[in-house]
Amino acid sequence: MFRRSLAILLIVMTALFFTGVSVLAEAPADGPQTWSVAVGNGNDAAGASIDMFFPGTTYVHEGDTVAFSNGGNYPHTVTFLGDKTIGEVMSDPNFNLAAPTAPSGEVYNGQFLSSGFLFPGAPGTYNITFTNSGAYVYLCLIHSNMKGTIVVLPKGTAIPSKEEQSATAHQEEAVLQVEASAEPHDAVYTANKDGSLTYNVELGTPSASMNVMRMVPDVVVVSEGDSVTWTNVNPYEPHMVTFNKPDNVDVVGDQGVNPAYMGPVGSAIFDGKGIRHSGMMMQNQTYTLKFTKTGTYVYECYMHSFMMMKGTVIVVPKASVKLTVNGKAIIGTAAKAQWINGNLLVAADSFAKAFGGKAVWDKKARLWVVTANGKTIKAAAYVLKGTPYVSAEAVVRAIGGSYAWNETTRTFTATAHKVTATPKGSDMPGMSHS
Ligand SMILES: [Cu+2]
Repeated sequence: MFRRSLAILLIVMTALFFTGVSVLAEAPADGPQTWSVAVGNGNDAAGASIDMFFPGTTYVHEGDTVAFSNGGNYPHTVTFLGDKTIGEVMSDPNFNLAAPTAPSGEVYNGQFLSSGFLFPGAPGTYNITFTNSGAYVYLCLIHSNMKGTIVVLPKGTAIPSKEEQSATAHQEEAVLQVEASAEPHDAVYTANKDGSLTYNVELGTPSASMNVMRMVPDVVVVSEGDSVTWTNVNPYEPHMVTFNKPDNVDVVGDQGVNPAYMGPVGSAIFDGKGIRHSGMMMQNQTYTLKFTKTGTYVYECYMHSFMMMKGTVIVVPKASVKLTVNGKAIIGTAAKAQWINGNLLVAADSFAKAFGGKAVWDKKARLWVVTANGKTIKAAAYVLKGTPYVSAEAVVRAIGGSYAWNETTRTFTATAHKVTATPKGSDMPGMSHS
């Protein structure tokens, strides 16, 4: 018994060391306590299901109860495997993943115990009472990376207080929330032999702790003849890419994925017509489509419709200029972007709008008055076929931003830098041709 206690103590000391809990509270007064564990977390804005238990390690005394409740936006289970393996459990025809093997309030003694589905927002908690000292690992049978530990210690042993364990849980959640809301990156591309480009769009993120139900990036602008390759980068969550799903078809229904849509449907070339479907994609599986016709095409992962997992491919004519403003693709053709004598000219109003601003034509001065990024500037007009344009570079510089031109993708990327002071009506004489 002594050796076992020592081993447990070592585990606890190590765990405390690594979780940074330094202050040990006195053991609480007599009487069993109830400790809370959040099963999962979510970030709807980022389309993320954070699939972890919070805190990862819970310290309790013999006789205490742990109350599990879903803190996220996705169903999970709390499962103690006992002497079984996941394979044994999942292949047992009598086992129902969705149903509890014992009602809430069960006493845990090392047996196989599973909560069934704990749904987000479901009332009440799933409670388990621990009577024997030990370190018990549990997991979610839906997300097998999702693991937690309950460390049960004899009464009177010092363990972190409720406040401390709750603080640890919030800290662990905060770290993953930051990861969930990380800025998406631009599409990486590779050049093909025929001069076209293939853009890579990721389905989800590579994190083993969360499932971000987003296409990264969610908007990609390509030229006619370019391709897009989607790769599922998440280690555990399947995804799909579907264009033009017929209204009378359920790709994913109540019974799961429609068997007719487990594999790809449609050819690898897309002219905007007919269904194109990737089939179910697991980690590192890819799906490629070549886009041959100008247009704006919205696609969806029907496995995650409830999290609005949608993306857009904008196909522009071969030679046209693409514009990315403050990280968002705006349609270059709408902004009438074109290179004239080494100057990228754009329609002032749609360019200003992309920065969240506006442009007003000063007829008398024959200048554009652009208000964007907290500044109002006057921009020289370049008249093409009777329409006054502005220089994209000059506007970006004047409102306080930076820009870059990518000759390969023919993309002008402009980013406005946050301004601290907002000078009103600052005249930019250098920009005026008058
Ligand atoms: Cu998905």
